Amino acid sequence: MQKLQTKDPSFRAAWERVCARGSDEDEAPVREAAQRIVEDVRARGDVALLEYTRRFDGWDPGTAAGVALGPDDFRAAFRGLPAEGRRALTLAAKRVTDFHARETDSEVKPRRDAAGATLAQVVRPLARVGLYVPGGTARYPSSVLMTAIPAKVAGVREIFVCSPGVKGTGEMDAWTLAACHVAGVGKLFRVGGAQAVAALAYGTGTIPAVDKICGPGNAYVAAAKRLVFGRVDIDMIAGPSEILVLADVAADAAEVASDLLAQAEHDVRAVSVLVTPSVRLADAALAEVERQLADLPRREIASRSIQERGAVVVAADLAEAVRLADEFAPEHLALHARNAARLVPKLSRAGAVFVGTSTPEAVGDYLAGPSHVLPTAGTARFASPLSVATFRRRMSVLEFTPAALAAVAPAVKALARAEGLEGHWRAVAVRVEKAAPVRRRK
Ligand code: HSO
Ligand code: ZN
Repeated sequence: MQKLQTKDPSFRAAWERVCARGSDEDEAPVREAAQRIVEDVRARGDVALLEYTRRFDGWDPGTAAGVALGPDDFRAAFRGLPAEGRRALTLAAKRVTDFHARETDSEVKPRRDAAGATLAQVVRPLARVGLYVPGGTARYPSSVLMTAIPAKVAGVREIFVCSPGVKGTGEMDAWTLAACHVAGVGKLFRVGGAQAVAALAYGTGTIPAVDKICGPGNAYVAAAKRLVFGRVDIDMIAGPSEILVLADVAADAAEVASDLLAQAEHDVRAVSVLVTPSVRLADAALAEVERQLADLPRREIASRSIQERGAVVVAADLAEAVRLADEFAPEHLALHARNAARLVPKLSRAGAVFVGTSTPEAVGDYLAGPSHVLPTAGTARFASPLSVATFRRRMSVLEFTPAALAAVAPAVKALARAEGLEGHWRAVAVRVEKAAPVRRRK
């Protein structure tokens, strides 16, 4: 874990590299591979899907229909979980539903203006969405809840999940299926990678084409989402998971280290950063990271992430630490400081802020309520958490009375003529003249 001090002359350059989070790595090979797969699935549909599933996931679904699981499978998996597991999923689903149900629509209520035009904007759910749930070294039933429930609350009728089966067998773990049950997923397709994204974008015999593809995935999934954007909408381009812990001298080094490691264990490419004005806390946290790594089951992944991508920054004071946190624009920002809530007004660029030491980021991953699908890689500068709004679109509604149209007609005429679009003016004129035929003879 590299240690930086803001007072060092070389700090700026090193910090910019930390903020870049590997975006300087060569992505061309991944992009090219994803493009070949996307084009192939687009052209050959299920046949290509089966081939890639055999090649990359190491199992043979037999026929394309063999990748699909439905509500009966979901229910059976849910029933097969221990009572404690059913309770945990049910609690998480309830909390996530309750939070998202509080999200308000930004409809523009109809209003008649002085001219007599009634203008409004209504909100409509998307019809069909595809949710990608990663497989790989960990399973993510929580990601089913954190994507499907906001879609459900938004009113989406058809919710499909794609997630790769276990390598070699194609099995899908019971918790993921049970999560589909509590979240009301329509179907789960055991396909992953760029091929899953392509199938959801273009449709195959088995997998329906959707309107929007959401959810996190590996580099191939991200590259494929970029490629199909425009054909479908996407939520965001998700990079590896990350956390920035902002800690003052009063912070508990063991708690700080535990938050850094909870992120690092996701992926060797995960990024964990500590920013603090306290040298003492920085050193204590570094020692704690080493100590806690020793018996962490996923220590190989976590220690590589910490070593290769982790950083500890010692700032001059808390105000500077806050500025650095906002500049980094982390997916998760954990505030380990006295009166942590008072820092929130100073912050605007993070996916989610975890206020105070009783709010570990892990509670947000599973059941706090807001979706854990958050902007990564500094995109919190402009992007927002996945939410109900992710699954809705807005539609403008315009209604003029004859008098209202007549009132604005001269201005439309001037603008249409300025653009050289006489047909536009005539489309107005034919109505205005019908309403006032007498003026026609002039
Ligand atoms: N921290 C991850 C989400 C997750 N953690 C799922 C555990 N399960 C990215 O936000
Ligand atoms: Zn996590």
